[in-house]
Amino acid sequence: MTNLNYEAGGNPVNICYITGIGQRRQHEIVNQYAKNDRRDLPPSGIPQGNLQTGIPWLNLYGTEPASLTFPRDSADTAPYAFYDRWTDTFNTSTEAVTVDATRSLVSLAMVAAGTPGATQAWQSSPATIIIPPGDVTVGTPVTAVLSAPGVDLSQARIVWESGDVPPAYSGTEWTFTPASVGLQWIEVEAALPDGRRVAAATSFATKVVSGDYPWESDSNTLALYHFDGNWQDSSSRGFHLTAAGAVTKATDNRGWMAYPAGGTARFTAFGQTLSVAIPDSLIMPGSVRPDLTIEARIYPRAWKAYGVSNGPVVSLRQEWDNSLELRDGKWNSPAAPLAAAGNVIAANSAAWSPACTLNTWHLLKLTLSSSGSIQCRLDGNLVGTANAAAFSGNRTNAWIFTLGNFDGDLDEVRVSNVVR
Ligand SMILES: [Ca+2]
Repeated sequence: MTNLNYEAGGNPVNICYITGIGQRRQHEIVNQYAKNDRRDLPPSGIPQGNLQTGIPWLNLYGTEPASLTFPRDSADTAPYAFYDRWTDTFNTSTEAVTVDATRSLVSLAMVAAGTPGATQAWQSSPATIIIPPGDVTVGTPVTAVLSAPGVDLSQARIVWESGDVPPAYSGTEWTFTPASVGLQWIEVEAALPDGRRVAAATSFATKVVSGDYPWESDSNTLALYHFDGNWQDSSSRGFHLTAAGAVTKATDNRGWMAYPAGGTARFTAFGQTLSVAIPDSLIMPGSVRPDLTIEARIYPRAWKAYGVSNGPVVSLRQEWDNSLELRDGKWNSPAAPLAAAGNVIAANSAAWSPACTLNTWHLLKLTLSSSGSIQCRLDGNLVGTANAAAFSGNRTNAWIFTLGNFDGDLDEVRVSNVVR
């Protein structure tokens, strides 16, 4: 039993050497699942080696962490005792291999089988997390409640975690402050004193602090898309979009809006697009380079063109020399889109990439003026500008308006025949 207590925290560093129990818990372990899942905390119940010579060499920091301990773990005189060494980091010398984990499980099961708890009836209970309805404003505290009917949680140790909010102990209620816009996850695990556990997970949506409003169609609107349950053009012109691939209608990520409502267009892969043909007569009837504005609410999760193919993300294009577009490239470096008109790039992917953080809403505005200025703006900030080359006046084929070829959501897309 002393050995078990040692593993559970009764040791010189007061750390529990089994994940998911105890008051001071290991966050980083050598475990492929834990390295790749969405949580900060590892799965519960994995044993850790309790002997380590010191802080290991780490790929990012090298020997620097080890040099921060005093006295040095490798000191010839008066180092810390061997049993006083511990770090919460990826340390292969503490990795529990399958044999270790199995032996731990078998020995613990044998001990547990000799306790009164072995004959205790246990009916599991469905647990749920209750979050106030509606979109939560980022930066504003919200309280989640764990509900597990029939289970006495008054003595339970309860751990909560959500998206970019670090895990925390709390009671059956947890007040936390979301920092990211979009669909968020939240999980809770309650450990009862006798070892039983209940766990729950759910999701909720967040919105920006100062939301915006949908546009109204006006005389300069060539096309307007709200994506509120359909791919219809809300201008009077009827340029309804056609989907290719599994583009879906989503209603769980509308946080750019002051009053989230309606829907968005959700893309997950290269090759998923919405598109429509717009006659040349409406865009560039003569040989004069047109005035154009393309605006879009864009929520990128990942760029998908790299190593796959070149492809338009938000694009109005007649030919290689007549276009205004955000397009992604097979070998763009960094792997992100660029903004261009015709064959002139206004913002390359090196300019675009740092300006466009993933997993939040941005307002994209691409403009082309008849005088030749191309501008790419994100959230009102200029990302890049250039002077357009001459457009070809000889072409009469339709321009193709295309959206997609990335992993992310689009909402409120407007094409106009003026510079807005
Ligand atoms: Ca919408």
